[in-house]
Amino acid sequence: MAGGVKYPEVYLDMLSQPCRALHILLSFNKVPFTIRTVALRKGEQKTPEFTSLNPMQKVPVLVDNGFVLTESVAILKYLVTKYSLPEHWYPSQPERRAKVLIPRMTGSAVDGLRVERALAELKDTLDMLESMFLKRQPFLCGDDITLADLLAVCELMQPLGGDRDVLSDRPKLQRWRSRVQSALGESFDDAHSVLYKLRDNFKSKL
Ligand SMILES: N[C@@H](CCC(=O)N[C@@H](CS)C(=O)NCC(=O)O)C(=O)O
Repeated sequence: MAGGVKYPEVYLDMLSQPCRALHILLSFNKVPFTIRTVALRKGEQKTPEFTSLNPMQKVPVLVDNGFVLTESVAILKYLVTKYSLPEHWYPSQPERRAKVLIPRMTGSAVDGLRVERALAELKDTLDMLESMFLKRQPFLCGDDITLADLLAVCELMQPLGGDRDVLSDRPKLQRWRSRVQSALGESFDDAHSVLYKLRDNFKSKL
């Protein structure tokens, strides 16, 4: 593509939740892009080259024709506008738009003594998703899939790498996840294939 339009480059690790959300948004909407893998387990986010792109040393990062953007939510919103993606991802009507990123979950990794507290918080969050956001509507913000569903589903899939399904006793949320999954088709499984492999390895070692 010498001299031509360059595809947006995305720096990501498919074991990261926001990276998978970004990958799904691009692949589902058929926006051509170039993947630059940053293997977090190898500490590649700490290299001088990557640090000069993102001093916070976090993925994802987007580079679009020289424009560098960090923070997954900012990247997702930018892409919806830049590539005129379908309105439902991030509605332009202010009240509907304002609702989209409220259900975003933070879901950072937990261990040891923090597990119990984290599980209690997770329970509260899942209760809230069921009783507030999915009470009378199929997706978190209404009748159609938005960035909020994308971010939330990638967060909730994460423990699957350790063969834990946090929705196993939550039929309502399971139905939502299936709805999101079928709305996204192949791009969902594509983005999660590394996580599925991790789960299979984990199971085979039990
Ligand atoms: N607020 C940031 C968080 C990004 C983030 O925490 N990325 C993690 C992976 S999910 C990361 O790059 N971790 C590497 C590190 O902390 O060394 C965003 O949403 O983009």
